[in-house]
Amino acid sequence: MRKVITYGTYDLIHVGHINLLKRAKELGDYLVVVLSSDEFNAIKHKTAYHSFEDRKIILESIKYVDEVIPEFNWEQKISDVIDNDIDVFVMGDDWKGEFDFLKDYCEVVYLPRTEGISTTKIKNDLHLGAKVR
Ligand code: C2G
Repeated sequence: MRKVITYGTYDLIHVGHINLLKRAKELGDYLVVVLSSDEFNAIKHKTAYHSFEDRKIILESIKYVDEVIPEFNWEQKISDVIDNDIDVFVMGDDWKGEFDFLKDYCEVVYLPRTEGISTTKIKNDLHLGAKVR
């Protein structure tokens, strides 16, 4: 079984996230998503609208996702890859090059981001009273 892993906050789930998860799953048979804890988000200077528990429930309902585990720090990726017998590490290409150190442990793939959508854009548009369809 070819196992794939990816990381993220996955707040306010949108098509950019779904496109990433879909393509990541297509690279193997089993997809592990390592989901940023609320505490780690603070380290990333990110605030999520949904709690870790709710973001986990939402991710687990997505058909491409097989397992969701917590991300507590920047340092856990090598042990995550080893402990979960991972074959492929996948991230959007806004991270291109940042995780190449994992090439000693698994394949590393950076996928093109989906243009025109982001959690930040959603928050800004709603704040500015964007016309909600
Ligand atoms: N993404 C994408 N297209 C978008 C928005 C996001 O392909 N329009 C991808 C990102 O590249 C990432 C994943 O969706 O691979 C999750 O995005 P975030 O939740 O923003 O993840 P991030 O905060 O970058 O967390 O240790 C790594 C970090 O946890 C990554």
